[in-house]
Amino acid sequence: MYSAAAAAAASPPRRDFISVTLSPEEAVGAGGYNNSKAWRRRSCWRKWKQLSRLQRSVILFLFAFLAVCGVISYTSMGEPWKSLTNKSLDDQRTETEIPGLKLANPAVLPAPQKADANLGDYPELSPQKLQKLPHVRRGPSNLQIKPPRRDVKLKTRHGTSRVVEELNQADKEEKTEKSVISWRGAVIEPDQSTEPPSSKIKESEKPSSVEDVDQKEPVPINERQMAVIEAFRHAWKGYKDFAWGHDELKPLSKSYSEWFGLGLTLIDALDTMWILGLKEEFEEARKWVSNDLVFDKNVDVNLFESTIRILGGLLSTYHLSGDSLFLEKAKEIGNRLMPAFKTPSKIPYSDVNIGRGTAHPPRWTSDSTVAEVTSIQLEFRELSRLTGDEKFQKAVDEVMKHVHTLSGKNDGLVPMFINTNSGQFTHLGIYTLGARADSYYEYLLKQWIQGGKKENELLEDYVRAIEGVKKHLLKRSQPNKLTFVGELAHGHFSAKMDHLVCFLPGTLALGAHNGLTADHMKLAEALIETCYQMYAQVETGLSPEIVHFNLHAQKGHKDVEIKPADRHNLLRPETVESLFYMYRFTGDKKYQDWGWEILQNFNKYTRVPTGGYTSINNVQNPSNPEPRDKMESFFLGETLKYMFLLFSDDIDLINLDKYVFNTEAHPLPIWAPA
Ligand code: DMJ
Repeated sequence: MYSAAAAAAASPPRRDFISVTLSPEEAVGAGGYNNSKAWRRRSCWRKWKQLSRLQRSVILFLFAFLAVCGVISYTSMGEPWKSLTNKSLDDQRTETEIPGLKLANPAVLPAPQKADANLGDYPELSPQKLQKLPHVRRGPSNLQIKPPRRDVKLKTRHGTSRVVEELNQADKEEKTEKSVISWRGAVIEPDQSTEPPSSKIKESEKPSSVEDVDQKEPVPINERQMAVIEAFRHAWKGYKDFAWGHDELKPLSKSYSEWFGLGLTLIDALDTMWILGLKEEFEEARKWVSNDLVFDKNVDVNLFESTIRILGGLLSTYHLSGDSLFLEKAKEIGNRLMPAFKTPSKIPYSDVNIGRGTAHPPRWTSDSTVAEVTSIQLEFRELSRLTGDEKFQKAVDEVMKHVHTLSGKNDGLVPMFINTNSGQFTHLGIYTLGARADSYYEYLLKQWIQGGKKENELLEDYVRAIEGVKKHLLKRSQPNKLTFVGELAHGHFSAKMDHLVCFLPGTLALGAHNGLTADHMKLAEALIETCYQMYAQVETGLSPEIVHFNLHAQKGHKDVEIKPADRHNLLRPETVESLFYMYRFTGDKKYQDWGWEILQNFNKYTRVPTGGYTSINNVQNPSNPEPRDKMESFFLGETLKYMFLLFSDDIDLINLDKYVFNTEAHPLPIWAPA
């Protein structure tokens, strides 16, 4: 083993090298291992003395050199290290704190000057404003409602993408929050936009429910409303158990039927669930819409039916819930329906293949139904307003303008068919307010209301048509002198009235409420009495599909006659719809009582014990009403919704100065206040 001591003894005294090695022998010495401090000090000193002068100088120099290096490197490396430490803390804060909290809860904001400066740069994004973004939206408290994307399109000069990210992050965080939110439709304020789509799109993309916070105590639900909720739950149970995701429930055979294969009942019922406060059901249905509602299907759908039920249902649910999922779906179906308008006359075809993007009239004709082509406007106009894409509104406005100019009307009354090639009315001379024409009249008034009562042509056509009804179609029955709306065929009056016509009292009342003459209200009162009698005079207390009124008094005859082919009841809404309007505008409790009778009779004759309600074949036979084994989607979309609203004393539960119902009972915002 080579040691310093041995080297020193064997070599000449002047050495050019240094070797410092600790040998165990030396360390331990003869006495073995001795670790005492005194011995170590002595031993080190002895060693030091044994070193040559040169060796000692070199060692001292080395120590001094290392000491100087140490001091220098400490001062030069300290700063970066310090800043690195601080930076990583900042980073942590940025990642874990800023996105949600900066927007939703300034109290826990980190206070980086940078962040404040950014907000200051963009007044639109001041903390107060940001809190107003739809993070706190009305709706079921545990629904994970995502604010509409357009909120992130707030104008920024150069910070857009960062803001977008932050808002997105805030969205995500919001999803985990349990907020205290009123669930009820009663408190929802629609967006009062004042301008048509072209100039107001981004701002008006706001759903109706976004801005306002509950101002007043919620009105408690009464017993009759509870009964409606119970009825809805029973209907929903059947649908859920046997028809989930399909178009209609067949409650007796415990199966389903498909019409378009688009979950029609589920979509039609969404906003009803929202209004009734059925949180769990809504959530479950929302999941289906999110995961399973697919429009890319090779399927023919009817333009009118899919517009009023699907597009209308999605738009109103978007407005009530503020959930952008429904707007996205509405946009998609809206786009897929557009090929219907590619016709020589621009009067749309009745059918569209939403997967292929093709459209066609029914196989036997190139005609479309007048009510169908003129009752899609509320929905497409609203879609334009929300998306900023004018094509939807343009297409449907063109239809209205064209129909406005057409000849073949009779004092404002329109025929039932219109040709998609020529754009002219066909089958002239037949006038009805029932099937194939009904909602033309309804949508004249409602478009005028939706657009802020500015579109005079619509109002003119409506008022003229009501005059036409009075002149040509109104008569009184015997023995009770019920005022009813009949039909005209080539100059011959028929005392036939569809149950569908019972939308008219409600529409007339709505017109009177919006400033039309008092005789509209008078007529509404007379007609709703008639519609009620169409139930009350029948053995089951349920109206048939069509009645004929007696014009001449005959002993033992009632006002209402029913033909065997017409004695079915499809759970239709029109009478309860009108009862709702009448009660809203008059406060007369008899309308609620009439509606209550009707609900009880639905429960008595159409309720299927295992879940669901069924249409029936014979309203005249209480012992066997002959169930038809089908629950129409409008029973949930319309009938039960209108019942619930009828029994409510809260005028803000879908306020009629803020919302206008489409013909499938889906409320859409009125664009401007009167
Ligand atoms: C619904 O689809 C709509 O109310 C439409 O306007 C007429 N028919 C049914 C209800 O009866």
